[in-house]
Amino acid sequence: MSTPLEAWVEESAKLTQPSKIIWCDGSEAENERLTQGMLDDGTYLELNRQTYPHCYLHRSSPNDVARTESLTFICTPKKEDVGPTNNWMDSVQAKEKVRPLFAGAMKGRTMYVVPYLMGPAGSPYSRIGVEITDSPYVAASMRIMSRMGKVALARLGKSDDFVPGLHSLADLNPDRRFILHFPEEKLIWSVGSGYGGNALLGKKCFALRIASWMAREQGWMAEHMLILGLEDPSGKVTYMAGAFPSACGKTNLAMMVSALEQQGYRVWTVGDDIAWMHVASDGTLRAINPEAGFFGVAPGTNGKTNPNVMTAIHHDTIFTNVALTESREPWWEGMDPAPPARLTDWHGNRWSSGKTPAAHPNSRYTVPAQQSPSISPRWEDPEGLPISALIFGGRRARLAPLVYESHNWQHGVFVGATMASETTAAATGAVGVTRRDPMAMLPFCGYNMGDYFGHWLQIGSKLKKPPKIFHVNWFRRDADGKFLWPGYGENVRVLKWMLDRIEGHAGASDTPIGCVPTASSLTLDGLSIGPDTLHELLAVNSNAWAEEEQAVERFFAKFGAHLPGALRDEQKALAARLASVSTVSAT
Ligand code: O2Y
Ligand code: MN
Repeated sequence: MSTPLEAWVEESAKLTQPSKIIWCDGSEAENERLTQGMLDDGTYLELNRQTYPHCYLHRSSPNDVARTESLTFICTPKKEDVGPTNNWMDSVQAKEKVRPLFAGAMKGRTMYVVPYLMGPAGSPYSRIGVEITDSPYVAASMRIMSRMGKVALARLGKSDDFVPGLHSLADLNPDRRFILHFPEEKLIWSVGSGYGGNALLGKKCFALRIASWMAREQGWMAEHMLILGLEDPSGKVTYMAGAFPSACGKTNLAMMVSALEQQGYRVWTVGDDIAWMHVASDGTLRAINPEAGFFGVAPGTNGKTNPNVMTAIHHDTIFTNVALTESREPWWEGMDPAPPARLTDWHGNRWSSGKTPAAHPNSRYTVPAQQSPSISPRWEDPEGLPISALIFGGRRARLAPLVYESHNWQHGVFVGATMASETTAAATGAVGVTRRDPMAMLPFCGYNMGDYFGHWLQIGSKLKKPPKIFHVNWFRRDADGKFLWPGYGENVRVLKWMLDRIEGHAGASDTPIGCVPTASSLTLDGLSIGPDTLHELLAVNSNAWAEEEQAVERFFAKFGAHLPGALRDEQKALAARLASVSTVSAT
């Protein structure tokens, strides 16, 4: 009798017809074989053995360089199941449409069966996935991003409790590219892409879209959040989780070298992208990082924005679509003030400066989390870490103050549900367009977002001491368009204010949007921020917020009867608070 896993592998092989099947065990020897194969066939280029040992460059197909939201679908019987913010396909029709693309797709290729664990080995909160793929690059990347191989197979045994994900590069034609999720079956199908979130199925497909559905069924949370620990001078560490849309510096915040290290405040990294959170028996919210690595965007990363990751990526790292220097080192825009003399661009051509970027704007490093000097000694705690603060962030040039605290959990859910960010050119091609991205989950929530807001409210009702919920905006600008806040390591000063609020000894002014720091409650010593700048950073303009409240009303209308009444009440309460004040200044 075959096990459920063996049966699914057999069925998949019958459909895709590979010439060979390899069951990945996650061993060093296996990784060496995979690496050698990719060096032999040109999938990998070896980087400088002295300065970047065991590091490789992979160049993806130029038409396959990012997640493709327009080709990503949640497949269920009813469109209403997935709501107004997801692409939907009927589950039966989706299979009829996409099965033919898998038929014979692995002919002449090796099929890799990649069992993996999302979450630390031994954690009751970890879950098992198995990815079938014809890409050795995907198999090698999954080895970094998850606990892959024997450890997962041993935990699975003969059980059927795993999330199957069938992946094939097929012909890499964007017209035949689909990323499909069948949440009722906990099944993923991905065809026609070998890149990142489309192909490393443990990440966005499983750990967010499928897991958010599982979490609703099972009473936990799967969130697009970093997890960090803030150590205070006494050595006590307070854990915080934070959701930020892309291009808001999430990885850099998670891995920050604190500007207040001399004063005893240090930041520890637990995760940079995804948090699975559970209500523990003591009524606290505890988080694990389901991933084992960082798949970070390279451009803009340097010794100032993220010194920890710059250290981490000097060995055992896969680089994708970055440029190459003459001495076979990786390079990207924003790494150094000026590009080195001779560069090969991400296509493999000699680069001439000024026209197009040498590295693709979405080029990446894939690095084991434990290589970061900032990794928390408790990052693999099987019970998860107690979360005292949840942080929502956005990029708002004029509207949101540097930081504010919500009045309570329900108000905090409203703050998360109304999160928005102004786009940068790198993200969409359009600059300054406000995109609403509730809890940074817009592309990742596997079901109707109205119901997702309801799930957040329900979790809150189970927490004995809910985390405080904050909103931050590092990107406020002055009238000349200059950033008001220095950012990077200085962001620890805002985390410290949150910590002081948690411990009950930081001042705040109550405003219609929430509690904003008093000028004296922020630790700003050593910074040259004048009183006028601070006033601008913390100001709450009620006219601008009244416009925002109207935009929120229009956004909420999309969810119809799925929008929880409590959020509608929060919106009305905000309108009433704003109406009762003239233009407000918090300081
Ligand atoms: O473009 C991709 O495939 C990567 S997207 C990504 C990668 C790491 C962490 N977060 C994201 C994201 O889009 O949120
Ligand atoms: Mn992400």
